[in-house]
Amino acid sequence: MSYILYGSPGSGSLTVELALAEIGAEYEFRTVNLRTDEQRASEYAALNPQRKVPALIMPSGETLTESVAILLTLDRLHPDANLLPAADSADYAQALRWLMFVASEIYPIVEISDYPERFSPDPNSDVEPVRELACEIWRERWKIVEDNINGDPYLLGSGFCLSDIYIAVVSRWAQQENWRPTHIPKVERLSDAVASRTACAPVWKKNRG
Ligand SMILES: N[C@@H](CCC(=O)N[C@@H](CS)C(=O)NCC(=O)O)C(=O)O
Repeated sequence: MSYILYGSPGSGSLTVELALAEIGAEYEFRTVNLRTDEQRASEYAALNPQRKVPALIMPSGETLTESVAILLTLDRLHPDANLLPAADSADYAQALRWLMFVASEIYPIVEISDYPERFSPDPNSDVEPVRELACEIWRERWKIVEDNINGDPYLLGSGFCLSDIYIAVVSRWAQQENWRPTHIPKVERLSDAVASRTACAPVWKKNRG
């Protein structure tokens, strides 16, 4: 049995899909339509009680959620894909550092910008200021990533790793197309480089056009 990935094009499931492409693993993609709130349905909640994508069914039949947990598990199961630097290297620690920074300090902000009504005591009030504040915090945190990209075009001098996939996918959210190129040009270059990798390019194109 191959992997089964539950996701939505361009969403956090793309981080997993790109990693599977780099590994060269077979997988079936099952779309969860976020526009119609399919992730909220009880059928999907049985897979991910937090009602979010991605969810990955492993060849063993086990279900995994949380994008970083999935990515680190894929790295462990497929060491030949070199998704992370050697575990005893300084770059390994830096890769985890920035993977976790984006996952814990930036990714959650997109829920506020996409669903500001969830973060307002009165969901019927004007939630636009909530969304705007989320985008402001988003931009500030991406500048921190920008200032810590030490490789060219990738995060680390030692080359491509999972953290690049994560940065590439998450940085393209929150409708910041006009702001990104001038304010976080290294992040932009890194993302373009991930998008044009041999293994990633077809998956990126399918998800993001
Ligand atoms: N911590 C989770 C976050 C997952 C997440 O926020 N997924 C978004 C799509 S990128 C989602 O499913 N949103 C739908 C919703 O919040 O209702 C992870 O890393 O997998």
